[in-house]
Amino acid sequence: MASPMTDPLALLDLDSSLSDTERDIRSTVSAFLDDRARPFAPAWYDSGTFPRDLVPELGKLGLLGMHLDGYGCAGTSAVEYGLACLELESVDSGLRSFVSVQGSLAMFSIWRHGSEEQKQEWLPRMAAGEAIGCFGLTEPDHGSDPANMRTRAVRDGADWILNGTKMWITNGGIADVATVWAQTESGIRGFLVPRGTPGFTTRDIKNKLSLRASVTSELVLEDVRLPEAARLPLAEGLKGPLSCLNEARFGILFGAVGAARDSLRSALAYATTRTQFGRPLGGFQLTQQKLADRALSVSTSALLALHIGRLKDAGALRPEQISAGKLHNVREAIATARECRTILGGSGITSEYSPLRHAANLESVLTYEGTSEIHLLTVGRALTGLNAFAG
Ligand code: TGC
Ligand code: FAD
Repeated sequence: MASPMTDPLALLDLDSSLSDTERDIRSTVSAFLDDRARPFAPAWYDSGTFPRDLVPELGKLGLLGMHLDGYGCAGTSAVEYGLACLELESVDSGLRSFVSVQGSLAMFSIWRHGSEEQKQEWLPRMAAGEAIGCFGLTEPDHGSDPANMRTRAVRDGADWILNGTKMWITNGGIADVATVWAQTESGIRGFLVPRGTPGFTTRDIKNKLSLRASVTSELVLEDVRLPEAARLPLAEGLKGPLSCLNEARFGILFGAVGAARDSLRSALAYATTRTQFGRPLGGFQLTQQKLADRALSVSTSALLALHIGRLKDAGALRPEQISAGKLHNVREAIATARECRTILGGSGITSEYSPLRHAANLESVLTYEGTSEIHLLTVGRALTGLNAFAG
């Protein structure tokens, strides 16, 4: 009898579509995570703790702002960054979230829209994991429709005064600097708010049932005074923050494959060792159907991610293609995690096995960076030319 596959992506030999460098980066990140993260992920989740001590190590490995050039960043390709996200999320979505927010939202907002002084001040330290960033777009009353945000920045002489509240902000409570988006009389603008600025406070959100190994916070701005030098000079209008979301959504569409692959790996190992009715669970046709369906889903999601990654590296990627990838891969990953949980029976409801933890995490992933409904409507708008968001 043949032995079971340990990597579901081997079914379609995904590795044959990768370059030597891509394979090397994937295995370096994977080996690091096996040693420093994977064994501890259930405990981080159980205790609701983000492993802050790991941040400098992530920096040392070049994972922070990985696909950005200069300022101490690794300057990898988009596919290489995506593959790192895949491996990170195979451990826990909270870890990939940290890397997404640090590199693709906080650092990218400075890298793309910031002044040279802002880049010099923040990017090298953020790349090294010596400073942490967060990205405040969502508000308590405006999530899917950030265009209507209430946070205001008003001129006072040479300075700006910011008032407002941001909600559900990853890394908020541990960030050294927050990119905060606010309405001004000339439209939406971005501001860098360092920790400790008078009037700026954060409060962590407790009792989360999802993304427990990640810090999620509220940011409160009460008459926060900032100099003009704190404004991101190149960000004008909603397309400023939306351009950053493209980067983070891209990492997610790879990351989701990792969570799904790990769920399937766990179910495969269980199905080939646990016996009922005198034979391994994997010997039953119904179990094989579940495993085969989910292996096809993980494989097609991986191929979709790779295709979108190649488009990005060619400079040809459009936002609706990112929406299609994020929607498809997160939707499929959550279905895979749930189905794999059923194969584990009662054991599957403990944190000893990863699928239910991944499924719970993926509830957040389905919601943040644009809900599945927002991405459906974005794809619908591209297909029909009709805008379902407008009134
Ligand atoms: P709309 O009129 O469509 O667009 C306004 C301007 O923005 C441009 N634009 C984009 N630019 C770059 N990338 C994109 N993806 C873009 N989409 C639109 C557009 O061309 C236009 O430019 P211009 O020059 O004409 O001004 O805007 P709308 O108000 O109708 O909204 C569109 C919609 C609904 C798609 C957008 O608001 C949206 O994406 N909503 C979802 C909000 C969201 O995703 N929030 C995420 C917050 S951050 C987060 O969740 C981090 S979690 C991270 C983690 O922990 O991993
Ligand atoms: P709402 O916008 O109120 O939506 C509620 C429901 O209504 C959803 O199902 C939505 O799809 C649906 N809906 C809304 N509009 C429409 C429509 N036009 N048609 C059909 N259905 C619609 N934000 C940040 O800025 N920075 C962060 O770092 C960050 N991190 C996050 C971390 C976590 C763990 C979570 C859960 C969220 C985070 N977010 C962050 C916020 C996230 O981006 C928002 O939760 C998301 O954009 C949805 O906004 P909302 O929660 O206000 O839901």
